[in-house]
Amino acid sequence: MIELYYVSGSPYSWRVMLTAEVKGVPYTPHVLQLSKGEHRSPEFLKMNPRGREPLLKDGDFVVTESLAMMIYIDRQSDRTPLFGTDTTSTVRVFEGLSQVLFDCEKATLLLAEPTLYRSPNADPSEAIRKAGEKLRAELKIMDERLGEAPWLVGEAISAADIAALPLIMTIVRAAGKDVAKDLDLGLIPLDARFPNVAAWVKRMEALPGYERTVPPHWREE
Ligand SMILES: N[C@@H](CCC(=O)N[C@@H](CS)C(=O)NCC(=O)O)C(=O)O
Repeated sequence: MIELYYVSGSPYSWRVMLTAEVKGVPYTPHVLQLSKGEHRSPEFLKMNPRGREPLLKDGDFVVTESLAMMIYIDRQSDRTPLFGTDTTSTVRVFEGLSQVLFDCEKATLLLAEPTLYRSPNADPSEAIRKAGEKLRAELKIMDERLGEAPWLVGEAISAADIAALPLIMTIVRAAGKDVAKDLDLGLIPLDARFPNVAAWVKRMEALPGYERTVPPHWREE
């Protein structure tokens, strides 16, 4: 049985859980509290000296990067291949995935850091505006792509969609925080600004098991 050590609200953890749900691969989740330093315990550091989550453990087999975990889970079942089925489709998935990981993810972190991850002690408006500008450009590209096809890499759901969804949800959440919501970032409401992305989010939310992947502390709010 796969065990998954995760942190509530981590987009990296979320994408691994969503992969398991879409593939129908069972896993046991173990939530870690960063505030209690649970990712710095000697047992955890032995498995990942960087002290980062998510972390997947299947017997003695330990995996420490979310993308690698997604591939591991994908290979556990034939249902819904997420990394392509031939050379061309695999190349397209990695092309889409690279854009998600290197462009969208970077820009999302620029917004998440001053809004969600740090208590701002100086005025973070400038950093938030800059992040908003980058994200508008990213979301425009995504919106155009999703106007032409239902999924980021064409006609079938892929790892690119699964890696992107938690980032988009993080952007929406961050843009609605007090420190950001009056800055007119042009990111939300998603259905008015980026209707194709909003429709894609609805398709993702309709995936079986999706609800189980929503960060627990988001559900409680
Ligand atoms: N490249 C890693 C990134 C993982 C990551 O940055 N996790 C953060 C939480 S969202 C973490 O563990 N932070 C705690 C720390 O770095 O001390 C992946 O894709 O799995």
